Amino acid sequence: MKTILITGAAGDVGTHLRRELARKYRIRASDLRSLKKVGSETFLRADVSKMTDALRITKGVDAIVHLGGYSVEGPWEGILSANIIGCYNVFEAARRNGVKRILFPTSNHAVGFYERAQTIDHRVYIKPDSRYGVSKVFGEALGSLYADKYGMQFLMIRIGNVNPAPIDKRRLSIWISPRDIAQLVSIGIEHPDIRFEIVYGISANTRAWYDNSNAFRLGYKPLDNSEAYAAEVLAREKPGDPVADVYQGGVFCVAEEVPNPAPLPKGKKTGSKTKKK
Ligand code: 15L
Repeated sequence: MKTILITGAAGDVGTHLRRELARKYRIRASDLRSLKKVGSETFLRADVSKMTDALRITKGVDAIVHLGGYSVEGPWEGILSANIIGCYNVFEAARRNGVKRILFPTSNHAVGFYERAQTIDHRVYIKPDSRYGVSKVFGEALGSLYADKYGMQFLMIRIGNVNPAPIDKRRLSIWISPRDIAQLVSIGIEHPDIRFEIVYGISANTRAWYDNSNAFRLGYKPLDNSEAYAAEVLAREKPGDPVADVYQGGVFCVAEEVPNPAPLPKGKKTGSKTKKK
Protein backbone atom coordinates (compact mmCIF):
# COMPACT_ATOMS: atom_id res chain seq x y z
CA MET A 1 0.00 0.00 0.00
CA LYS A 2 1.36 3.46 -0.93
CA THR A 3 2.05 6.07 1.74
CA ILE A 4 0.59 9.46 0.88
CA LEU A 5 1.36 12.71 2.64
CA ILE A 6 -1.53 15.20 2.75
CA THR A 7 -0.49 18.67 3.92
CA GLY A 8 -3.17 21.05 5.16
CA ALA A 9 -5.01 17.88 6.08
CA ALA A 10 -7.30 19.51 8.66
CA GLY A 11 -9.00 21.76 6.06
CA ASP A 12 -12.25 20.97 4.22
CA VAL A 13 -10.67 19.40 1.14
CA GLY A 14 -8.13 17.48 3.25
CA THR A 15 -10.88 16.14 5.48
CA HIS A 16 -12.96 14.92 2.50
CA LEU A 17 -9.90 13.31 0.89
CA ARG A 18 -8.75 11.55 4.05
CA ARG A 19 -12.20 10.03 4.49
CA GLU A 20 -12.53 9.01 0.82
CA LEU A 21 -9.00 7.58 0.51
CA ALA A 22 -8.58 6.03 3.97
CA ARG A 23 -8.93 2.45 2.76
CA LYS A 24 -6.85 2.83 -0.38
CA TYR A 25 -3.68 4.44 1.00
CA ARG A 26 -1.60 4.68 4.15
CA ILE A 27 -2.20 8.35 4.96
CA ARG A 28 0.21 10.66 6.70
CA ALA A 29 -1.79 13.76 7.59
CA SER A 30 0.00 16.98 8.37
CA ASP A 31 -1.21 20.40 9.47
CA LEU A 32 -0.43 23.33 11.75
CA ARG A 33 -3.68 22.60 13.55
CA SER A 34 -4.73 19.45 15.37
CA LEU A 35 -7.18 17.15 13.64
CA LYS A 36 -9.49 14.27 14.37
CA LYS A 37 -7.80 11.15 12.99
CA VAL A 38 -9.52 9.03 10.35
CA GLY A 39 -8.88 5.26 10.47
CA SER A 40 -5.25 4.32 10.97
CA GLU A 41 -3.69 7.49 9.54
CA THR A 42 -0.71 9.10 11.25
CA PHE A 43 -0.52 12.79 12.09
CA LEU A 44 2.52 15.07 12.01
CA ARG A 45 2.15 18.67 13.12
CA ALA A 46 4.19 20.91 10.83
CA ASP A 47 4.61 24.45 9.58
CA VAL A 48 5.65 24.13 5.93
CA SER A 49 6.94 27.69 5.87
CA LYS A 50 9.90 26.12 7.72
CA MET A 51 12.16 23.94 5.55
CA THR A 52 13.09 21.70 8.49
CA ASP A 53 9.42 20.80 8.95
CA ALA A 54 8.94 20.24 5.21
CA LEU A 55 11.94 17.88 5.14
CA ARG A 56 10.67 15.95 8.16
CA ILE A 57 7.15 15.29 6.85
CA THR A 58 8.08 14.43 3.24
CA LYS A 59 10.57 11.70 4.16
CA GLY A 60 9.66 8.20 2.99
CA VAL A 61 6.34 8.89 1.24
CA ASP A 62 5.32 7.73 -2.25
CA ALA A 63 3.34 10.83 -3.17
CA ILE A 64 2.34 14.21 -1.74
CA VAL A 65 -0.97 16.05 -1.95
CA HIS A 66 0.07 19.57 -1.04
CA LEU A 67 -3.04 21.35 0.26
CA GLY A 68 -1.31 23.39 2.98
CA GLY A 69 -1.62 27.18 2.92
CA TYR A 70 -4.36 29.81 2.52
CA SER A 71 -7.33 28.38 0.64
CA VAL A 72 -8.88 31.80 -0.02
CA GLU A 73 -7.66 35.38 -0.55
CA GLY A 74 -5.49 36.66 2.29
CA PRO A 75 -3.02 39.39 3.23
CA TRP A 76 0.19 39.41 1.18
CA GLU A 77 2.48 38.49 4.11
CA GLY A 78 0.35 35.42 4.88
CA ILE A 79 0.12 34.33 1.24
CA LEU A 80 3.87 34.83 0.80
CA SER A 81 4.79 32.74 3.82
CA ALA A 82 2.16 29.96 3.68
CA ASN A 83 1.52 29.60 -0.06
CA ILE A 84 4.70 30.71 -1.78
CA ILE A 85 7.50 29.87 0.68
CA GLY A 86 5.50 26.86 1.93
CA CYS A 87 5.02 25.52 -1.60
CA TYR A 88 8.70 25.99 -2.44
CA ASN A 89 9.70 24.18 0.76
CA VAL A 90 7.43 21.20 0.11
CA PHE A 91 8.52 20.74 -3.56
CA GLU A 92 12.20 21.23 -2.69
CA ALA A 93 11.99 18.93 0.36
CA ALA A 94 10.33 16.30 -1.85
CA ARG A 95 13.19 16.58 -4.34
CA ARG A 96 15.82 16.23 -1.61
CA ASN A 97 13.98 13.25 -0.10
CA GLY A 98 13.58 11.55 -3.49
CA VAL A 99 9.76 11.82 -3.61
CA LYS A 100 8.85 11.99 -7.30
CA ARG A 101 5.11 12.44 -7.40
CA ILE A 102 3.29 15.59 -6.27
CA LEU A 103 -0.35 16.53 -6.64
CA PHE A 104 -0.89 20.23 -6.33
CA PRO A 105 -4.45 21.31 -5.84
CA THR A 106 -4.25 24.62 -7.62
CA SER A 107 -7.45 26.57 -8.10
CA ASN A 108 -10.04 28.01 -10.46
CA HIS A 109 -8.68 31.34 -9.15
CA ALA A 110 -5.47 30.81 -11.18
CA VAL A 111 -7.66 31.55 -14.22
CA GLY A 112 -10.49 33.43 -12.47
CA PHE A 113 -10.37 36.51 -14.73
CA TYR A 114 -11.66 34.56 -17.72
CA GLU A 115 -15.24 35.52 -18.42
CA ARG A 116 -18.05 33.11 -17.73
CA ALA A 117 -19.11 33.38 -21.37
CA GLN A 118 -15.89 31.58 -22.36
CA THR A 119 -15.02 27.87 -22.19
CA ILE A 120 -11.36 27.38 -21.29
CA ASP A 121 -9.11 24.32 -21.35
CA HIS A 122 -5.86 23.41 -19.59
CA ARG A 123 -3.75 25.24 -22.21
CA VAL A 124 -5.05 28.79 -21.70
CA TYR A 125 -2.74 31.51 -20.43
CA ILE A 126 -3.09 32.10 -16.69
CA LYS A 127 -5.39 34.91 -15.48
CA PRO A 128 -5.23 34.96 -11.67
CA ASP A 129 -7.90 36.96 -9.88
CA SER A 130 -6.24 37.51 -6.48
CA ARG A 131 -3.00 37.26 -4.50
CA TYR A 132 -4.25 33.77 -3.65
CA GLY A 133 -4.67 33.00 -7.39
CA VAL A 134 -1.13 34.28 -8.04
CA SER A 135 0.19 31.91 -5.37
CA LYS A 136 -1.49 29.00 -7.18
CA VAL A 137 0.10 30.12 -10.46
CA PHE A 138 3.44 30.14 -8.60
CA GLY A 139 2.86 26.51 -7.59
CA GLU A 140 2.01 25.57 -11.19
CA ALA A 141 5.19 27.28 -12.45
CA LEU A 142 7.39 25.71 -9.76
CA GLY A 143 5.96 22.27 -10.56
CA SER A 144 6.73 22.81 -14.25
CA LEU A 145 10.34 23.72 -13.36
CA TYR A 146 10.80 20.69 -11.10
CA ALA A 147 9.27 18.38 -13.71
CA ASP A 148 11.55 19.62 -16.50
CA LYS A 149 14.71 20.08 -14.47
CA TYR A 150 14.55 17.20 -11.99
CA GLY A 151 12.23 14.70 -13.70
CA MET A 152 9.60 14.93 -10.98
CA GLN A 153 5.93 14.23 -11.76
CA PHE A 154 3.10 16.68 -11.14
CA LEU A 155 -0.65 16.62 -11.47
CA MET A 156 -1.99 20.15 -11.15
CA ILE A 157 -5.69 20.04 -10.26
CA ARG A 158 -7.35 23.43 -10.72
CA ILE A 159 -10.06 22.78 -8.18
CA GLY A 160 -13.43 24.48 -8.49
CA ASN A 161 -15.26 24.03 -5.21
CA VAL A 162 -15.32 20.80 -3.20
CA ASN A 163 -18.56 20.33 -1.30
CA PRO A 164 -21.13 17.62 -0.70
CA ALA A 165 -23.52 19.81 -2.80
CA PRO A 166 -23.08 23.02 -4.86
CA ILE A 167 -23.84 26.10 -2.78
CA ASP A 168 -24.70 28.80 -5.34
CA LYS A 169 -25.09 29.58 -9.05
CA ARG A 170 -21.34 30.07 -9.67
CA ARG A 171 -20.56 26.78 -7.98
CA LEU A 172 -23.03 24.96 -10.31
CA SER A 173 -20.32 25.48 -12.95
CA ILE A 174 -17.25 24.61 -10.83
CA TRP A 175 -18.53 22.16 -8.21
CA ILE A 176 -16.78 18.86 -7.53
CA SER A 177 -18.13 16.19 -5.22
CA PRO A 178 -15.87 14.57 -2.61
CA ARG A 179 -15.89 11.22 -4.44
CA ASP A 180 -14.98 12.86 -7.77
CA ILE A 181 -12.03 14.79 -6.29
CA ALA A 182 -10.89 11.55 -4.64
CA GLN A 183 -11.03 9.83 -8.05
CA LEU A 184 -8.90 12.59 -9.63
CA VAL A 185 -6.38 12.41 -6.78
CA SER A 186 -6.14 8.62 -7.20
CA ILE A 187 -5.44 9.11 -10.92
CA GLY A 188 -2.73 11.59 -9.98
CA ILE A 189 -1.13 9.07 -7.64
CA GLU A 190 -1.46 5.99 -9.88
CA HIS A 191 -1.22 7.08 -13.53
CA PRO A 192 2.09 5.81 -14.93
CA ASP A 193 2.61 8.56 -17.53
CA ILE A 194 2.26 11.81 -15.65
CA ARG A 195 5.11 14.28 -16.04
CA PHE A 196 3.36 17.64 -15.80
CA GLU A 197 -0.37 17.81 -16.39
CA ILE A 198 -3.04 20.40 -15.66
CA VAL A 199 -6.65 19.30 -15.21
CA TYR A 200 -9.77 20.93 -13.80
CA GLY A 201 -11.17 19.63 -10.54
CA ILE A 202 -14.88 19.68 -11.37
CA SER A 203 -17.61 17.05 -11.60
CA ALA A 204 -19.44 16.36 -14.90
CA ASN A 205 -21.36 19.63 -14.58
CA THR A 206 -23.72 20.54 -17.41
CA ARG A 207 -22.91 24.23 -16.79
CA ALA A 208 -19.10 23.80 -16.71
CA TRP A 209 -16.87 26.63 -18.02
CA TYR A 210 -14.02 24.21 -18.57
CA ASP A 211 -13.14 21.83 -21.34
CA ASN A 212 -11.74 19.10 -19.10
CA SER A 213 -10.56 16.82 -21.91
CA ASN A 214 -7.09 16.47 -20.38
CA ALA A 215 -8.61 14.90 -17.26
CA PHE A 216 -10.76 12.56 -19.38
CA ARG A 217 -7.66 11.57 -21.40
CA LEU A 218 -6.03 10.48 -18.12
CA GLY A 219 -9.04 8.30 -17.32
CA TYR A 220 -11.24 10.59 -15.19
CA LYS A 221 -14.89 9.50 -15.21
CA PRO A 222 -16.78 11.87 -12.90
CA LEU A 223 -19.83 10.35 -11.23
CA ASP A 224 -21.67 13.53 -10.27
CA ASN A 225 -23.25 16.52 -12.04
CA SER A 226 -24.33 19.72 -10.25
CA GLU A 227 -27.44 19.89 -12.45
CA ALA A 228 -29.17 17.55 -10.00
CA TYR A 229 -29.13 20.49 -7.53
CA ALA A 230 -29.69 23.34 -10.02
CA ALA A 231 -33.39 24.05 -9.42
CA GLU A 232 -32.93 24.20 -5.66
CA VAL A 233 -29.76 26.36 -5.87
CA LEU A 234 -31.23 28.83 -8.38
CA ALA A 235 -34.45 29.22 -6.38
CA ARG A 236 -32.54 30.59 -3.41
CA GLU A 237 -29.93 32.65 -5.40
CA LYS A 238 -29.90 36.41 -4.60
CA PRO A 239 -28.72 39.05 -7.13
CA GLY A 240 -24.90 39.34 -6.98
CA ASP A 241 -22.24 41.98 -7.69
CA PRO A 242 -22.46 42.82 -11.44
CA VAL A 243 -18.64 42.76 -11.85
CA ALA A 244 -18.25 39.48 -9.99
CA ASP A 245 -20.99 37.94 -12.13
CA VAL A 246 -19.01 38.54 -15.35
CA TYR A 247 -15.96 36.56 -14.28
CA GLN A 248 -15.40 32.91 -13.45
CA GLY A 249 -13.61 33.82 -10.19
CA GLY A 250 -16.67 35.71 -8.86
CA VAL A 251 -16.09 38.05 -5.92
CA PHE A 252 -12.33 37.38 -6.06
CA CYS A 253 -12.39 39.59 -9.19
CA VAL A 254 -13.84 42.66 -7.48
CA ALA A 255 -11.26 45.35 -6.61
CA GLU A 256 -10.55 45.70 -2.88
CA GLU A 257 -8.62 48.13 -0.73
CA VAL A 258 -5.05 46.93 -0.22
CA PRO A 259 -3.53 48.83 2.70
CA ASN A 260 -0.31 50.75 1.95
CA PRO A 261 2.75 49.15 3.51
CA ALA A 262 4.19 50.95 6.53
CA PRO A 263 6.72 53.63 5.39
CA LEU A 264 10.40 52.69 5.62
CA PRO A 265 12.39 54.36 8.43
CA LYS A 266 14.00 57.66 7.25
CA GLY A 267 17.29 57.32 5.35
CA LYS A 268 16.65 53.69 4.38
CA LYS A 269 15.75 53.33 0.74
CA THR A 270 15.31 49.92 -0.78
CA GLY A 271 18.06 49.03 -3.22
CA SER A 272 20.26 52.05 -2.33
CA LYS A 273 23.77 51.61 -1.02
CA THR A 274 25.32 53.93 1.57
CA LYS A 275 28.67 55.30 0.46
CA LYS A 276 31.51 55.19 2.97
CA LYS A 277 32.89 58.63 3.72
C1 15L B 1 -10.88 28.01 -3.96
O1 15L B 1 -9.83 27.95 -4.55
C2 15L B 1 -10.94 27.89 -2.50
O2 15L B 1 -9.96 27.02 -1.98
C3 15L B 1 -12.29 27.54 -1.97
O3 15L B 1 -12.30 27.82 -0.61
C4 15L B 1 -13.39 28.31 -2.69
O4 15L B 1 -13.26 29.68 -2.46
C5 15L B 1 -13.28 28.01 -4.17
O5 15L B 1 -12.02 28.34 -4.64
C6 15L B 1 -14.35 28.73 -4.98
O6 15L B 1 -13.99 29.47 -5.91
O7 15L B 1 -15.51 28.52 -4.71
